[in-house]
Amino acid sequence: MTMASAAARAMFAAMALVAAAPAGARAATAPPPAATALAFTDARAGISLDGPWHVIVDPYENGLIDYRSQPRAHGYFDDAKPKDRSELIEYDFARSPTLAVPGDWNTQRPDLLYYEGTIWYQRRFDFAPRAGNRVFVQFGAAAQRATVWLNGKRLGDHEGGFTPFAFEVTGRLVPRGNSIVVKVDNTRRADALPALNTDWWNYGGLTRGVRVVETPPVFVRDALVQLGPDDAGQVRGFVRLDGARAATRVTIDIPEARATITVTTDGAGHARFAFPARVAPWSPASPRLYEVTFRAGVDHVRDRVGFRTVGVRGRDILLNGKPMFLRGISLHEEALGRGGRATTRADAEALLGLAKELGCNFVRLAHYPHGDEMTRAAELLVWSEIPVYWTIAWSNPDTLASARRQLTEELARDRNRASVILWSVGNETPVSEPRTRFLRTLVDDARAAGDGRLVTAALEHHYVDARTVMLDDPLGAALDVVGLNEYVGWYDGLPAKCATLSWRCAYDKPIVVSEFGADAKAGHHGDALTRFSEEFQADLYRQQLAMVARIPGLRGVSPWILVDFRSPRRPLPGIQDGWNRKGLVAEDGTKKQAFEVLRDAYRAWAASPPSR
Ligand code: GCB
Repeated sequence: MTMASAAARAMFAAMALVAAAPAGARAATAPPPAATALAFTDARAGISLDGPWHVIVDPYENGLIDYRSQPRAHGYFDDAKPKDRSELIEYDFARSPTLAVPGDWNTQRPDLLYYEGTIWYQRRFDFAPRAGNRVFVQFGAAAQRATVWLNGKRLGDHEGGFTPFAFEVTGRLVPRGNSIVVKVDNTRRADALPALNTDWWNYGGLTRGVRVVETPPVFVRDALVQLGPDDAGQVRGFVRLDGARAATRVTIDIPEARATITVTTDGAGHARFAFPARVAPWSPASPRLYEVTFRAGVDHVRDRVGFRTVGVRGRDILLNGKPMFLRGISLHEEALGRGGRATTRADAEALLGLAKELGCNFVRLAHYPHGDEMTRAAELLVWSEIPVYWTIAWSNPDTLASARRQLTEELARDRNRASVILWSVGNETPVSEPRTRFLRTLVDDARAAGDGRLVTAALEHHYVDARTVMLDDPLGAALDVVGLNEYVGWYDGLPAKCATLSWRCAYDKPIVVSEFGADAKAGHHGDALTRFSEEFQADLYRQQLAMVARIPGLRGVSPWILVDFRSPRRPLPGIQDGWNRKGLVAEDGTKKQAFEVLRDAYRAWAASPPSR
C-alpha cells in the first residue's frame, strides 16, 4: 500500500464510522462531513496559481515508493535540488515539461491521450499575507485523487475528481519561493466513483483552477441565502463562521433590495436568519441576480445571487409557484471545438449558447459536477449530478463515504446558484437492496442540506408486456422527480417501436425523460433505417418526441446529448473512432439534422407543452 493510499484508507475508515450505521438507522446517521472548501473565494484577497505547472509522469509511483514498494522518506514531494555536484537526485521539476492548469492532461499531449496513473504537478509562488491573517490553498478540482505537499510537508489528500477542496496553510508559507507539489492520480478503481466502467473518458489532472486565498482570523466560511419556500417576500438561510470563539455579529445585506439584517452566531459560529426583502424572482426568462454581502468583523464577502423557489405539487414542477415544463438537453463537460475538459467561462458559454439556440430552458449536467463557471453562467435551470454511475461497490462503506462527501461538496459549492434546481444522486444504477439503501442515504443527505432543491435520479424501466413499459424502481418512492433513461429505437428496437408503446409509472410524481438518443456521425447520410446516419437520428428524435409526449406525468426531457464526446467504449472505425456520436452537434460544432428537429419541437412546446 502506498503512503497516499494508506492515508486515504485511514481517512475513509474514520468516515466509515459515520457511514456504516446499521440498516434501518438511516435517519439517525450523522450528517456528512463538512466540505473543506471555502465559499466566496473569488471575493477574497489572494493569488491565482493557474498557468503552467511542471509535471513528471510517474506510472510506477516512483516519486512515492522505492524499489521494495516502501514509502520513500524523500520523494518528488521534496522538490529537492542536489546540494553539490556529487549528490544523486534523479528528478528535477524545474527542467521538466509543463502542463496548463486548469486543464486535463490527456488532451494537452498526444502521448497522454489515454494515460491513467499518477502525474506530479509542481510550481513555485511568492505570497506574504498580512500579519495575523489566515491562508488557504483551494483547488477547484483534481481528477481523480490528489495528495498535496507545501514546502515538503504533506497537507492532505482529496478523493473525487469534480468538487473543490482546500487546505489551511497558515504559518507554513515563506515570503518567497514556496514549492507546492500535487500528486494527481486518475487510476480507475472498482471502489471509486465513478468505478471501472463509464461511457465517457474520465480526464485526469488539475482540471480546475487553484488559488491561494487570504482571510481574517474569523471569516465567513459558508452561507446559504434563498427565498423562503412559502413566502416570496422573505429571504432566509444560514451563515457559518470559521475561527469564531464566541458569539459574533454578522450582517447580511442585499443593497439593491434595500434589505438587511444583523444576526448573532452561536458559539460554534453558526446562525440562521430570515428577513423581509422584495426581490424580483429569478427564472430563465428573467435571470436577475442581486449582490449579497456578508460582513463579520473585518471580514466582508459578496456574491451574486438569484432568488427563486422550486417545488412539486402532484405531477407538476413549480418554479416560483408556477408549473413549468423542462425543455432540456444533456451535456458532458467537454469543450466545444477544442476537446478535453471545459475549463473556462467561454467554454461554458459556448455550450449554454447552443442549448439556448435549441430553445432549452434546462440542462442536465451529466454525470458528475461540472465546474462552477457552468452553474454561474447558466441562465437555464440545471440538473446537477454526482458520479454514482452504473455499477459501483454498493456494499462498500468507503464508497458510500466518498459518495456522501462528493455530494456534500457539490451541494456546498452551488448552494447559492438559482440555476440548480435538481440534485441527482445517480444514473442507471441496477436495482438491488444494497443499491437502494446506498442511494436513499444520499437522498437523505441532499434533503438535510436544507436548500429546498428537488432530488432526482436517472432510473431504468422494464416491460410488463410487449407494448407496456413500467417505471417502478423502488428508489422512485424517495425522489421528488423521477428521471427516466430509455433508448427505444436505438438499443431497444428501431424508431418505429416508439409508436407502439404505452408507459406507466408507479409514482404520482413528475417525470423527466433524462435520456434518449441515437448515434449519428455528422455528414454521414443514408435513409431513416441506416444506423449512424443523420437521417436515422433525426427520425428517432421525431418518433421519440411523439412518444414521450404521451408519458403520463411528463414534465421535462433532456435527450442524450448536446455534443459528441470522447468515450473509449466507442471504437467503430470511420464512425465513432473513440467518440460517442449521440450529439446533436459534432465536437467541432457542426450541427446534425436532429438539432433542428428538437429545436422545432421545443418551439412548439414553449407555446404549449405536453401535459398529461
Ligand atoms: C446511457 C448513459 C450514458 C451513455 C448513453 C449511451 O444510458 O447514461 O452515459 O453515454 O447511455 O450513449 O449509451
